Amino acid sequence: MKSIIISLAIAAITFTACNSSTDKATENKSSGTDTAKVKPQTDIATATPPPVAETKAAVSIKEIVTAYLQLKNAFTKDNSTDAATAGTSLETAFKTFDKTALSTDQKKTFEDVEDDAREHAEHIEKNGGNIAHQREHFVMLSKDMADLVKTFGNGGQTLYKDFCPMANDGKGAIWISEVKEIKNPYLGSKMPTCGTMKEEIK
Ligand SMILES: [Cu+2]
Repeated sequence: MKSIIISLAIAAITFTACNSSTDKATENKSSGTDTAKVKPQTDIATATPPPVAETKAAVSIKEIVTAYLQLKNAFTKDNSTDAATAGTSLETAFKTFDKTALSTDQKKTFEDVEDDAREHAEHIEKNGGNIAHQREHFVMLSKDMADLVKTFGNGGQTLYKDFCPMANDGKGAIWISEVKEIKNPYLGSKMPTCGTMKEEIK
C-alpha cells in the first residue's frame, strides 16, 4: 500500500510540476479516488436513468472531432480541396455515430446539432474551389462543434476554443482546435495568428 501511495504522489508531482504548492492533502485524496472509480453500480434502481456523468464516459465523439479538426486544418492551409474531402469525412462520422448509448436527453441534443452540422458539412463538401463560401459554413459548423463538445466531452484529447474578431466579415467567429497556438482557419495565411484562446476543454 505504501508503494502505491508513493507512486501516486510521484504522479501527482509530475502532473502539477508548475504548481509547487500542491501538498500531502492532494496526494491522500488521489489514493482515495482510485477505489471510487471501480464502484459497482448494481444497486441502482432500474427505472432511474444513470446520471449524465456516468453515461458520458461510454459515449465518444472522437471520430467527429477528428474529422472536424481535419477540416479546420485544411482551412488554416487555405486548402479548399482538402476541406471538401474533410467535409465528406465529417458527414460520414456523423452518419456512423452510434447513438444507442445516449440517454433520451443526450439523443435530442445530439440530433439537434447533427441536423445542422451535417448540412454545413455537405455545403463544404460541395463547394471545393470556393473557400470563402466554405468558410461561411465553417462559422456555423464550429458553433455546432462547441455545443457538441460541451455535452459529450472532447473525444479524448485536450481541445481549445479560439476566437477571431476579424473573421466572418468582422462579426467574429470561434473554432475548436487541438493545438494551443493560434492557427486561424478563417484568415489562413493572410493572418495565421489572429485570434485568442478563450477556453481549454479538458
Ligand atoms: Cu452553402
